[in-house]
Amino acid sequence: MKRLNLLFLFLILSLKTVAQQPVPLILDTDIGPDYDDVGAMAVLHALADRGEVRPLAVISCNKHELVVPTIDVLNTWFGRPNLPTGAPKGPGVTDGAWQKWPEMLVAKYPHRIRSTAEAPDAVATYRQILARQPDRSVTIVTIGFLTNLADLLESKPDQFSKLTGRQLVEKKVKHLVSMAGLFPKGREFNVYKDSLAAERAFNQWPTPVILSGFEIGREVKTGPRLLADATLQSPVKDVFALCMPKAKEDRNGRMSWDQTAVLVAIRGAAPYYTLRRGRMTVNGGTNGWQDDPGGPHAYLVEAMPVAQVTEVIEKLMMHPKTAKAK
Ligand SMILES: [Ca+2]
Repeated sequence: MKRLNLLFLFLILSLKTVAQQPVPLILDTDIGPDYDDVGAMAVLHALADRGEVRPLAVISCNKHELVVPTIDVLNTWFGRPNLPTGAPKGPGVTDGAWQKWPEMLVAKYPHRIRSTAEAPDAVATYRQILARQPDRSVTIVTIGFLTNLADLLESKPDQFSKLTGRQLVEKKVKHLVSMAGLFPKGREFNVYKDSLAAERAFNQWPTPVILSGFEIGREVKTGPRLLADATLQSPVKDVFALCMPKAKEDRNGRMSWDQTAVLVAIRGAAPYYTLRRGRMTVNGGTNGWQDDPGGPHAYLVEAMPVAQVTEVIEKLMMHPKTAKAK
């Protein structure tokens, strides 16, 4: 009887796996100032190889010249060199990495895009992709500034869609997951670096928003397992090997803000986190919070022990290059 129950359980679980479609997802990253974005892109590609996510684009919200080349290095390494990209063409943040790891990556690894300026307009890339996707299907995850999303919301009808940006997002985007803010209140990098964009994006976003606050990723320190794997060769490992020894606070691993947002965007908050519903307010780069069971936003609250979440994320970051990646 027990065995029968187990078999049914396996059947149900396997059916569930077959029925689950990969999450269509756009990643928006500032990859440069901090190297957690590198870990986050590794998580994206690892879960794509497992069939859990279908990446539609990796877009830059940072105008620094090495950002799109860095995205290209990682997409190429993981076997997806043709993923669409884009970068802000109007005002935006230009910010590089003090440890010079993007310089190391573009010197060592193959890529085709030589400068962020060569990439198409981020808003055009968003509009072109969203217009072609089924309604309410797309997950957007931001692990940088909200520059592109604010511009997207305020974009006008064009050759890709007769809808305004806000209408297009409302029709096509299931939800937005953002590494942004500090809860219940505080001042966090992705919000204050382009605070006007953060205000415009979060105040107007028409579908649910899940926020991974500073306090979530701060506790998740990844890197030591990655460096201890002597057989692994990857640009992700190279970046952590270069950067971790350069800062005292990274000695036990780098804080992993962006990886938490990508993990939740693909797998959902449970079992890692629970959600607290309400509304984030942004004013002059500082955020506040109002609890509201019917609010448009929710922030993550720890559920699984941090050590377990850390292991899940770090193992995904150790994903090897796959021979048959698309
Ligand atoms: Ca980031």
